[in-house]
Amino acid sequence: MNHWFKNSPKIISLALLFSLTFLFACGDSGGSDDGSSDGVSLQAVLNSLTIAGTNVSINESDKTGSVILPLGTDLSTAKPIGFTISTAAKLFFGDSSSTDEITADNNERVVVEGDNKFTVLAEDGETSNTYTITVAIEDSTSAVLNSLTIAGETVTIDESNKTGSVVLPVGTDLITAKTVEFSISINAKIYQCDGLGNAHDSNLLTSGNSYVFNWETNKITVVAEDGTTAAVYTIVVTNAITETHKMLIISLPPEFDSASNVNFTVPSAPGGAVYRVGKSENNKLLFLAASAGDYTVNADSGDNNVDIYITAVSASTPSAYTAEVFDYLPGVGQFTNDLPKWESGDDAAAMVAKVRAKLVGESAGMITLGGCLGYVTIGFDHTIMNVQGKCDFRIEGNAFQAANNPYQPEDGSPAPYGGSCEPGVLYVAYDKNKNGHPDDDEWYEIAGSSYSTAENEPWYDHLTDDGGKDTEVYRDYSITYHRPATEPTGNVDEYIQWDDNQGNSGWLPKNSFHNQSYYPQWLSGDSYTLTGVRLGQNGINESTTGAYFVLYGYSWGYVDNYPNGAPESAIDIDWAVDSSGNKVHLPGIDFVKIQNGVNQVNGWLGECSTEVVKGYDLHLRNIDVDSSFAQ
Ligand SMILES: [Ca+2]
Ligand SMILES: [Ca+2]
Ligand SMILES: [Ca+2]
Ligand SMILES: [Ca+2]
Repeated sequence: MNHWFKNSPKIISLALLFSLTFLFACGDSGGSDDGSSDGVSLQAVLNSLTIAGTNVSINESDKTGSVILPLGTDLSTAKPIGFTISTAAKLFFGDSSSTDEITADNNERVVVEGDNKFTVLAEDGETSNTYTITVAIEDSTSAVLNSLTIAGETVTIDESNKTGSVVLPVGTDLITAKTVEFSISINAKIYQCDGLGNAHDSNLLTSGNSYVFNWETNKITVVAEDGTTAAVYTIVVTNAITETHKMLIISLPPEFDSASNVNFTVPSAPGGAVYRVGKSENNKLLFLAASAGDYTVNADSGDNNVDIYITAVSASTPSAYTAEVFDYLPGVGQFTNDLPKWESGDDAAAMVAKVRAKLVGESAGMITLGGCLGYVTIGFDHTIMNVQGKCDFRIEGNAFQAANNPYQPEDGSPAPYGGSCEPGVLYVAYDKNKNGHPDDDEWYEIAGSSYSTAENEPWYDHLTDDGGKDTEVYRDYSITYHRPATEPTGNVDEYIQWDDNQGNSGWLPKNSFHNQSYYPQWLSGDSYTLTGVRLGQNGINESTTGAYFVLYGYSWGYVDNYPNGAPESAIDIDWAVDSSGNKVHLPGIDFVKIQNGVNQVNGWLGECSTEVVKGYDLHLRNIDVDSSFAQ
């Protein structure tokens, strides 16, 4: 049943077709103006023709026709042929010998670009006309570089500006040809040249083939199918890009993985450029430039050698001053909870925010690090460059020299420099993992004048032998402060107890000038422990009759130790050492940690407590401090 119904409409339409043919045949019979003979038409005219819906322009007199199919037409697939021909004639695809009849039900044919034959056979079965129909595809005026890869690296294309850029991997040389893959407008061509006039076969690019490119500027011309429309693209090929004042960290090619040592040199740099090259623990290249331009750095391991091409582009002008505060935890002290002020409800983050409000910028205010090993961690908005032979940054404090030190050395020489010197030990870091934060494994210590011993300080014998002070340097020091049971007022000698990992313990006093708690109020728990480097005690009462405390200065390399205008308060990043005490010669640093190095109470002055004010990049402020004083 289903079978029958499915086929019945076809039978009906066939029946209709027969009756229509019969009607036309009847209408033609008897006429003579159409060349009929015995009622049979001799007409074989191609009245109209469409290919893929596009009208063919027919010249009946010479039996030709032409059609331009739209851009992108694929001639490999069959196209529908539409036509009208003389009554009762038949259309064949091909010349007069063709038996390939095109009918309404079987009308798709594969035409070719160029000439195609169509033959109309009249009703008489003998009279025919063969038409030559020329097929063309529309010429494109589109000259677009849709995509391009060089050596497998994708070129980022800015179509509106006709520019592109690609960063090739470190160690890529451009002496050898690089494979290109591209996509362009249909039937367009792409040339390695500047403009249509130079678009010759010799510089035609073929996808999948290899060509030599230049570092920096390369001109690529895409010529449209029409042969006259062209677009010139400027493709910039570089090896590594960084911003000025930002540390670039580059891994070397795999062949360097097993290198025990790599030497970096700079065979080419812009004239007068300020830059610094260094090396990480795992032989990565560290590169920092203050000047924009193109640099070549050579890496040599003995077995392998590679040039690294770096383009430094100008960044927005960095701030010379402290730009961020990451962490703050003071030791117990008379200014703790006061500089900055702790208010009820302030947690650690709130205190960091208060320190940030104090320290960031040119008009920074003062904070206290409290007692021994209290610290603050700050950052800059750029990498401070380590200029060779120069101090690079300064963290200001409030140190000053005593005006009337009563001490007179027996040999008649003047008293060593001293006054209010509360040295903070410095740590520096560059952002190895580029996360914008200082991480535990990123720090290096600034090895100041008493890195391992205070023996070389000019006051060492005076304080050690004459004064009986503990001038030992403890490199792995930790101190624990215990929360006071009560908050007394007035002068109290045994206020807050401390003990350290050297078997010492003692009390920090409270004085009547500072009545707030000296124990960080945002901390929970009954005690807290700080670890770091403890320097030798540097304070002594020099008065034989009263109290004239002199806190002697360390020679160089500390914060709040020399006056802010003194060269000795400036820091050379080349003083940084790794955990084994080896100099690391960092090209630059992003972060600084300052930690009070002294555990000492100096009579009525109270505990030795480092103050921190503003920090700045000396180079950005054009302050020239030769670092040769550090011997
Ligand atoms: Ca330096
Ligand atoms: Ca980091
Ligand atoms: Ca202080
Ligand atoms: Ca101070």
